[in-house]
Amino acid sequence: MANNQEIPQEKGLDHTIALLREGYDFIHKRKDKYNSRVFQTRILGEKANCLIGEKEAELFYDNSKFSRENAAPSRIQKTLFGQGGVQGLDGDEHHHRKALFMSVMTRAMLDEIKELTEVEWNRAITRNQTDELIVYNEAKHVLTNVAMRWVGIPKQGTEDEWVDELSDLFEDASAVGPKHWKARASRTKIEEWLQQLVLDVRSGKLLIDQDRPLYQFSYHRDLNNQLLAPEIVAVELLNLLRPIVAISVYVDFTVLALAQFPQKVDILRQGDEGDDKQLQYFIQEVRRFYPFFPFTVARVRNDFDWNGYKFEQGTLTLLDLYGTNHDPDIWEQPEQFRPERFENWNGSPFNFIPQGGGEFDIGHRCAGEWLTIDILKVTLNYFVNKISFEFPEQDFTYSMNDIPSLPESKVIIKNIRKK
Ligand code: HEM
Ligand code: MYR
Repeated sequence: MANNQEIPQEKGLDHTIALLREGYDFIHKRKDKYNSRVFQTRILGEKANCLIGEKEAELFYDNSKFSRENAAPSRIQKTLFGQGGVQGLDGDEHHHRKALFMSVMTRAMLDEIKELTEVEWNRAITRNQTDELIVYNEAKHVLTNVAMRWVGIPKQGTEDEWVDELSDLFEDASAVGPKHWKARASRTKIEEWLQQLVLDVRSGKLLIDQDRPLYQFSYHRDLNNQLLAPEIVAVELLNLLRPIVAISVYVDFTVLALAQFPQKVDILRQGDEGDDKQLQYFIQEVRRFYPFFPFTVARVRNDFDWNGYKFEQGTLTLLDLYGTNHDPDIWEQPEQFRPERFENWNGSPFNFIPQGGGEFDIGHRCAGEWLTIDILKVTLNYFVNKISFEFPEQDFTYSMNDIPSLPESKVIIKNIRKK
């Protein structure tokens, strides 16, 4: 292919409204329209490349070609990510900060969070045995408790406050108007609490086990051997707490899958502990099939040519995570829910990317992916093998343009009994 070909461009001044209207379908629809896995649109008043597919994901995760500084829109930083955190770092600074996150993802720490998850579900279900229960709402309580205990946050304020404020950060991440402002206020409030805890740990006022992420993060030193500013530690602690609570979205879709695909459930009913492989395939398919994190963003580091297209320095670039997970060139019959497809999955870091792709340590792939899978496996096993319940009549539909999306009914279960 000749060099310097123009990337196909969508006509018009700005397509932010179309992106909000079409949500998870925005990029893959245009891939079909322009018959190209690379095209250019305009988002929030600037040029934006869109990429979708396996080779395109490999390109996106090439650190020599893309950077993260100033990539996420500032309104998303003020709600979802926070400012000064690992998501916006590059090079050695990123590598060093990311190592801090990966250092708390040891097998022992993951085993501990699995245990906490089962304990908290047991507590929640014991409380609710005879009632109807909204799975999403309960999951947020369960996972807020899990997150706070695992990170080492002492109780302060009410449980409801923590649940609501941590949820605001991801539920309203892409909202405009009052919900956006509420999410910003929640971030300010929790960051202030966390900053004070960091100061208390450092002054010795709060004594805390050295294994806890609160301790590890409070004493982390940067490349210049300096402790991080308490403001930054707070942002990074929120990069643990918030997404653990956000796993509630996947929990809801996991229980939805039990209702929508009952023929895929029997194979999970194997003994008290379930069959680990089958639980894993089911969870992988939930993460592939249902919409959650739509796309991720970076900027072109320096001009380069790829596959005949010219990429210009500084251009915002979106990688379609949802679309790549539904790409018919990668997945046979992508619109079918088939956990067994993961028996033969080749394990590529670029073709199955619900939580980003590439490498954990030197790339921006989600630091919490193993933790997410472990929490979901424990939860799935609990719902399938440790309790019985029924689904009352309800609305299982979910939108493709609410970001993040959730089943309308948030999934209600009734007649819950421990087995
Ligand atoms: C990054 C999704 C859970 C911590 C990311 C990225 C995505 C993602 C798409 C960005 C990848 C990229 O830009 O290349 C999700 C989803 C989750 C989840 C859908 C389900 C709830 C978690 C959990 C944790 C976590 C449980 C930690 C306990 C992080 C961190 C980053 C990240 C620290 C930044 C990594 C970096 O910039 O190097 N996640 N995540 N996430 N995630 Fe998650
Ligand atoms: C997390 O809390 O980090 C994980 C789950 C949050 C999902 C929220 C989805 C909103 C994403 C908006 C687009 C981001 C563009 C950079």
